[in-house]
Amino acid sequence: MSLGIKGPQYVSTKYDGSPLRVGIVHARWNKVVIEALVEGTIKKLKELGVKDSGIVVQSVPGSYELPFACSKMIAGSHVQAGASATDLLGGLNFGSNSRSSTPAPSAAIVTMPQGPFDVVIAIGVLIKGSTMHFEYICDSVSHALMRVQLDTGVPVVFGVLTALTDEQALERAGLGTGESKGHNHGEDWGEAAVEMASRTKLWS
Ligand code: DLZ
Repeated sequence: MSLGIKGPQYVSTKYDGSPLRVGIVHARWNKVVIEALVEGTIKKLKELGVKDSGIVVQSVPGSYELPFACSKMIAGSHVQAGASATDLLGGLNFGSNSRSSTPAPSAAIVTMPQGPFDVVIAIGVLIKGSTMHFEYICDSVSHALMRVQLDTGVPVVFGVLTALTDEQALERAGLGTGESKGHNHGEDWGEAAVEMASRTKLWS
């Protein structure tokens, strides 16, 4: 990948994701973009060695629910035996492939997975509409996700796109329709998760 002035600076340290347990909580609004971001995140986690059984995916209705779900996931004590990323990807099976911004039907899986998680990745896509809803949700969600990680000591990766247009959101999921398809930010979030989880173990 080319290193422009924007984006993360890649470091030479290689972190081993194989011992990590990673929770992913994604919103279901703006599903086409969400699907690509979750897939990009999981792809990068696996490239960095995270095992399929070390990845647990849950979904919530919208981004506003992300901080609460992350907090509960970190504290959670129930598990589906043998649940893995593949099992729980039911959360991504939204049916039609339309670009509607209405929330998709709820996934069947409601069981909260067992911790402890080394890191949780919160994934949501907020797209500005004609009211102030966007501003309020962006503000409260970003502050609350920060609070969850500081209060729990478990890193929470901020995988929330705050886009002004549909095109901006699509581009940041690698689904752009212009000259460039854009870069899938989910991959950056997977990388950040493995680094933060590994470094948190070292710092503890
Ligand atoms: C209500 C709403 C709106 C208008 N837009 C979005 C959005 O762009 N992205 C998103 O993830 N969620 C949106 N929501 C839903 C809220 O996050 C939340 O699910 C509801 O207000 C219920 O608490």
